[in-house]
Amino acid sequence: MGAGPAGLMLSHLLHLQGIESIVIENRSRQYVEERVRAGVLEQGTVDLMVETGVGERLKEEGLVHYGVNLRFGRCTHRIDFAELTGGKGITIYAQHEVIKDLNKARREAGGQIFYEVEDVSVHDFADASSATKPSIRFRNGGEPYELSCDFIAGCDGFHGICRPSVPSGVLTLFDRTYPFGWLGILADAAPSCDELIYSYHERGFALLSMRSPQVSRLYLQCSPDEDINKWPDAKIWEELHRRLATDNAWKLTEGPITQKGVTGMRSFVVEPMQCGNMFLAGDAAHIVPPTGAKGLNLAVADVRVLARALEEFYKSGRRQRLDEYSATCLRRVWKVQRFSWWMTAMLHLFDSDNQFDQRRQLAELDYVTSSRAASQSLAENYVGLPMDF
Ligand code: RFL
Ligand code: PHB
Repeated sequence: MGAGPAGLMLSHLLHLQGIESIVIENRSRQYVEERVRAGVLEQGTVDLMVETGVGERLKEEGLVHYGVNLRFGRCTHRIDFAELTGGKGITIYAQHEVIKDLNKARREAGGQIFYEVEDVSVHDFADASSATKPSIRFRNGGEPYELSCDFIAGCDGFHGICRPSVPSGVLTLFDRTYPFGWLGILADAAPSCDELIYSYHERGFALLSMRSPQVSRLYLQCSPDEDINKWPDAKIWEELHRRLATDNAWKLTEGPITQKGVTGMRSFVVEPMQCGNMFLAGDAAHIVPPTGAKGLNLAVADVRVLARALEEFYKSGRRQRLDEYSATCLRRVWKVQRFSWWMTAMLHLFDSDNQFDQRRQLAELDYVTSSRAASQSLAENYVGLPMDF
């Protein structure tokens, strides 16, 4: 369920093992291929795409970075990933490009994806020992459909229907909200730096990222319910200039803003990530604040585990890896939650009156950028922890 990164990657991985799947999506193909979201791929995500034959465009068009910059007190400090992690890096490649590549691979392999489905519901999945198979009902082009299947993968994002369909009492939710959001823009402007800049500032956090040598992606910390209409382009640039200012000759390049929006921030985990023959993956099971750039990568990590468990089941009939799916994923999920929370807590302004917190944050940034142990910890998490399953 869901043609986001989790659903499409799972379908692709299953196909490579000769396992049949059908993807069901309530939006149009154009919508999912154009939806602007994440942009940072961990080394493990890149390696998986390349190894499974969907990495050609990524290799050509992705921007490989071997470090990021932390900016505070008007000075810039680089964290050198390559040196601290034995040569690892990250790749800047937009999430919707990943979606296009996976969609293309699925179509060329004859994979079935139903777009713009309506009235989706899931049935008979909760008891894995039942003789009745799980089913999915939906409408497509006005016609009712019922799919009978062995398993349902709930890859339908945070607002999907799979997680809420689990009988009450089975799942425990853990969550945390933050008193701010991000205002994000895309601009036709050459990135003002070769690598990302995470900036701590007394007016609030700012981030400089990019999509290509011609397109910048920039973010400003804002209130969680910020009205984007109160942010004309000139005001956005003015605020970015202030929060990214340095004491040297560095300059922020401006350009026409082509897209803008506000994203809320939350940390969320559901346990377990499975119920009978339904398995939750990606944002359906967990949300991280974007400061660690992990959402998409964590979704891909889940479906790797699920694809392997299903492969074992179809090859040998053993359910062991399926039974352990949630526990295997959650080990990584909680480490990534910790890292995303930590980056968020270190870089954002929580309470402009709390001078103690601000001094503590500056001390933390000073420590992270001056201690090799602390820089290495940031680097190994940012490039992606190893897949230890
Ligand atoms: P997705 O990408 O949300 O895909 C779920 C898919 O399921 C569909 N769906 C349904 N289909 C059928 N029936 C239903 N009833 C359905 N309900 C929903 C949806 O239309 C969708 O196509 O989840 P997935 O695959 O788990 O992938 C996760 C990532 O997309 C997500 O973690 C990241 O994009 C998070 N995220 C960001 N992560 C970053 O690392 N860096 C970022 O800059 C960043 N920006 C963002 C983001 C998420 C955003 N959302 C969710 C509001 C910006 C935004 C706006
Ligand atoms: C992005 O390029 O959209 C991006 C980069 C780093 C983040 C979040 C988003 O931490």
